[in-house]
Amino acid sequence: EISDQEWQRVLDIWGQVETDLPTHGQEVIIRMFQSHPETTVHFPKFKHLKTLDEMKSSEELKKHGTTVLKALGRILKQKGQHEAELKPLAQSHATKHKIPIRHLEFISEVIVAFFADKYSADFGADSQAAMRKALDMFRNDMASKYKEFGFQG
Ligand code: CLN
Repeated sequence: EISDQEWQRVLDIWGQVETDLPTHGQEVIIRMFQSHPETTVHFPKFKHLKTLDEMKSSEELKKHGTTVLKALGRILKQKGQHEAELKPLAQSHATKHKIPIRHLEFISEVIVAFFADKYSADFGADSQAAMRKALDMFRNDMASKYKEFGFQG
């Protein structure tokens, strides 16, 4: 139920994001930590980062942001046929990191809001709606997989 045109909008904006994954990834993680501090509890490795400046200067955080966006990009490019990419991710987030699905909703909101801020000219209402649909689909499919792994999320 996501049209070709909608996928095109998603992948167009992703093309811009990919020009600098580390900077975009860092911003997504920092915005998420700041708007939803409860997400930080899953990251013992970032516990020492107290201030915004500390977060901004952490190479480790930047690296993690890059990893997350790289994985998300791989998924989006499958245009819904993402079973193979999703499965290991659902497995680790359900059974190892134990991330509630609600937190995937937080990061989705952050991603849309951040791109809307940064790319106001190229990420208008239609593109935002398309990205929301793609992220909703990702999250729903993650939720189904979570259940297969026995995690209610
Ligand atoms: Fe995540 C690790 C992709 C959302 C918490 N996450 C990883 C890895 C990804 C990845 C690839 C490394 C391999 C692995 O463990 O598996 N995460 C994603 C993608 C999204 C995502 C794609 C959604 C767009 N992740 C989340 C959150 C959640 C979280 C919902 C908390 C807030 S955002 N992710 C983790 C944690 C790790 C991880 C705790 C392990 C980090 C570490 O200690 O190295």
